[in-house]
Amino acid sequence: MDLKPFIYRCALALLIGFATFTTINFYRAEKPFFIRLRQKKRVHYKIQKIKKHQSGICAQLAGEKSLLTFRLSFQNDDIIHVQINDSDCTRYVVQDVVTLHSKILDSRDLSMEENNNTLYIECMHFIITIVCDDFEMNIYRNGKQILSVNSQKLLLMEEGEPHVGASADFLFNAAIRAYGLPQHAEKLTLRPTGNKFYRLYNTDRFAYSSADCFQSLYGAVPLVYAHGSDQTTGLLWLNSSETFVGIDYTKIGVNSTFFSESGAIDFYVLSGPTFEDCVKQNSQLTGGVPLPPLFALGYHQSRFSYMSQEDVVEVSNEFDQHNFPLDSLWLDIDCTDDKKYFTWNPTTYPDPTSLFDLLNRKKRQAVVIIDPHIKVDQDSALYKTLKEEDFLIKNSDNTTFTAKCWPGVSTWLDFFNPKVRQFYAELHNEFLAARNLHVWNDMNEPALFETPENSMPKDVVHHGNRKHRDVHNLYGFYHSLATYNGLMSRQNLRPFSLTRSHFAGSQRFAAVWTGDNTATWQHLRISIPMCLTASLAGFSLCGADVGGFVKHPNDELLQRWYQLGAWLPFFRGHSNRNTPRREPYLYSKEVQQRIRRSLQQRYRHLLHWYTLFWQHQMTLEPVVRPLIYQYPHDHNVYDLDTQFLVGEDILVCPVTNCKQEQIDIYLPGGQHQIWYYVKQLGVDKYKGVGHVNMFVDMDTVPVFYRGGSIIPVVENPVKSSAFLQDYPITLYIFCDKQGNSTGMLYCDDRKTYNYKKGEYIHVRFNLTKNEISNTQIKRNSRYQKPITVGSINLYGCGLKVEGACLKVNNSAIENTITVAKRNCYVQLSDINVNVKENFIITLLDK
Ligand code: NBV
Repeated sequence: MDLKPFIYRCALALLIGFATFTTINFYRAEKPFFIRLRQKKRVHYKIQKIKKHQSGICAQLAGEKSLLTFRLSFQNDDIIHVQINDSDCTRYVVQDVVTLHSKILDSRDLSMEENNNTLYIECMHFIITIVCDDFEMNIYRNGKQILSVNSQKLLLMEEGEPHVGASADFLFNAAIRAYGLPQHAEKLTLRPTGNKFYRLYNTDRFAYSSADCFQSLYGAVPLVYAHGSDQTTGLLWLNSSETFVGIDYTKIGVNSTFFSESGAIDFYVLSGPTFEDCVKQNSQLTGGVPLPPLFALGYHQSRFSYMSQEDVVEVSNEFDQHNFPLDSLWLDIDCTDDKKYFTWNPTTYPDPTSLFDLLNRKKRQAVVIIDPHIKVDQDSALYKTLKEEDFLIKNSDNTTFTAKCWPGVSTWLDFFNPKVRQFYAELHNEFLAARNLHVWNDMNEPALFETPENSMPKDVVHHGNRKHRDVHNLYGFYHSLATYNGLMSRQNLRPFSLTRSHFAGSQRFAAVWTGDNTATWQHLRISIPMCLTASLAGFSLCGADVGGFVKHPNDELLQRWYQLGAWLPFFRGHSNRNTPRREPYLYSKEVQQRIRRSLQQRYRHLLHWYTLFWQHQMTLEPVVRPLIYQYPHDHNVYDLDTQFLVGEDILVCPVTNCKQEQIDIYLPGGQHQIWYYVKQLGVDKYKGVGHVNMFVDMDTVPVFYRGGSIIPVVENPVKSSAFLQDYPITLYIFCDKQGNSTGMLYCDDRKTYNYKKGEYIHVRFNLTKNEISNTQIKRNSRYQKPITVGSINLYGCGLKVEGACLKVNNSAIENTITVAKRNCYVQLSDINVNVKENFIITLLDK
């Protein structure tokens, strides 16, 4: 029998089968949504049925198949809000992030006119034009065009299941730089994205690469600032699904494109006009960082994990014995009973209460980790309640979602349910009985084991039948909100917590850090722009694990890291479990001495840090700032992120390279500005200079004080921040060219809300001509504890000071002040005046 025809037929059938299979699969294969969105045919949206509402206008946007709702509101005099949803508004709109209500307009405040296919809206200092038959929106502020929406025609709301992507493009007219989009391992300035985009998708990225600037990390803040020589404009794209952002620098401005996997198009335009205005407008929208308890600004010592409570006590004692200041010790997952949060390991942490008592006696705090996963354990009362109450995340078939995590098979709290948040907040009541115990929320991207990217599947279901896809980036936000509420229930104690995952607005509830960085010079360097970008986005309380979490730093790197860490807002040493221990007292005398100096440097300035956080709460100015924030017209600082400002008066230029011997520093402010470099012996005064080259050794930490500033310092070494109040302050006065200076001090009881009852001191110190005086910003202060100025160090004062006399509340006081001429400064000591009294010190020239 001839088998050939049969074989041919079989082969042909197989071939056709294979071809069909691959073709079908190719077409069926789910393309990443942003590739799909970018390839989509453009839709020409028509705006129609325009009406006024109490805060702006609303209309219909007619797409290819369906009608969309369009709503434009004025949030306040500077912020415009636009929301586009489907006709029955079913797409997810992010809740609870924006705390500012839209402005109620008088009907005469807004005028609207249609002419030649264009709609003209005039309101306050804005003119907005909208092209009606092919939607394009242009925003003018005081006659200047600041933003075009949809000039590239990328506005799109995908229609029909299963695809519900949303995208839009924004042209920031005349801008030449873009900043923002935390969290990425990125420089301060955003780069042109070409074909790779910045991804915003909260992800647990252990030992992330410091070189991959586009990969998503633990936090997502969809916020861009575009800066030009006379206008800065910001844009907050309020969408919590996976989002890709493109940046393109063109001749006419910066183009930015947002592609989100689902949800509504919802954005806020921050109209500036200055950089400072934009940053504050963002915080007006999503909130500022509340004044932290003072200890939060001190030094924190952490380790994955301190394996027993004796271990913790020993670390605390060693810090004392070696004269290292320390405010808190951190308890990582091994302190729990079998990774069940809100419990203690019965063998290794048998008596946590006595541990917290002991730390309390040392005026120290503890911070305990609480992750959002819950061990599946039929014997656990907590697990059983969560299950019964239906408080856990579900699969799409309504069963409880489980996956592996630290405790083994786990479930996840559904923080999107307000009842879960309430229940969870209450869990803290008993657990946090010790008032010196605070919370650290980790793994809340949320992170799990054995799934792609350690991420939760996008089709799991939250409260209200919400797909995880829509809300992913908000999970950590709601976790820290619930924690914050838990901490708030402690009578009259300001909360402190740290969160790894974050979204716009999380700064109201918790501090953030840069996650599992590595002990490398690159990671040391990148932590600066990462914290500066966070700070510009409203996260003033940000830091990076000192020394690097993963791997072990050599001595040089560790010392440099402490020298930098002492100048970033959140200052914590932390390390991974399989690395050698690295508490500072374990090092050689020489290394210890340098680390000690860095820690002491932090505590000397702690009241200044505290004052800056008070100012942040009052004025929404960021605490640490890139130079562009303070000098927006100086092109030399547009991309400068190797140095930064603490407030406006301290310029920090850390040494961040291995075996570095010289450093190039840029001193801003132009020819009239003076910067002072205070050395261990003496001071260098730099006048009106730009670039300066400085030789550095291992002891050099280039920090400059601005001429014109007054910085309060506590010189006495302390064991923790609570001891600072026992010592007098020294005013460091740095004169400007005219011999004047000014500075502030804020003080309260460091931890409660009694400041709301007027129990605080807020004073301004001034030096004018030959008089040093203070002005009470807070009058009739009810703060009782005396805070005294013990001495004053006067730098750059042109007078030959021979003596000084003191007047308190207008009466002359018998002169006790000693005047001494030190190396390059004049020291006034034995002053001892309470800052609550009004004093004038007159400097007596010859
Ligand atoms: O809880 C353990 C660690 C923690 O120490 C670290 O700071 C977090 O970023 N955590 C991540 C879990 C995984 C570490 C490998």
